[in-house]
Amino acid sequence: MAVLSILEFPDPRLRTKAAAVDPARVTQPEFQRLLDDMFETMYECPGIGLAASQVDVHQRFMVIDVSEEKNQPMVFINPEILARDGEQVYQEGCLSVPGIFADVTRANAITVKAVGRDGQPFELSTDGLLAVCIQHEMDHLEGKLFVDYLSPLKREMVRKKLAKQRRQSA
Ligand code: GNR
Ligand code: NI
Repeated sequence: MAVLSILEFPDPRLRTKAAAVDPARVTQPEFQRLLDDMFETMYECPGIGLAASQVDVHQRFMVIDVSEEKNQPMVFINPEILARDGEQVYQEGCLSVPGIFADVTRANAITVKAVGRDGQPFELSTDGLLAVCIQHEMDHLEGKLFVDYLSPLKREMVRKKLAKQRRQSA
């Protein structure tokens, strides 16, 4: 297992649109190892989700664990949202935009279809934090970040704040 390094805003690689995963690859050891490494990276941070795009793997999958006990790992490969309902506002953060938090409005409830780590398709209807996290991770796969929902002025302030944080920790 290995902790992978996470790309940070405004790295242009975070803007890459991820390509579909060949479902036949899912059960191969190489892909399973990548999933394990992504969980290890996410738990170490700690975070509640991690999209492959954030570790410079531009394929459509993500790992999530929103449980308190960190014992409910979930894998979504080639995810698609089949239905959405209502709205919720949640104060989001992102491992690729460290130290920045902002309110984002998203669907309250979603039904998502994906392939699991066993290679089998499944459907899940959920709401609340898990629904927020799934939508946040699916944005990463499209090259989109939560700061894109802010005004251009606020996004520029975020970029400057991160640049300053990096200068001070260098
Ligand atoms: O760890 C994370 N917390 C979080 C909090 C509110 C809304 C979304 C998230 S996802 C984030 C991890 C991450 O950046 N995933 O891409
Ligand atoms: Ni994120």
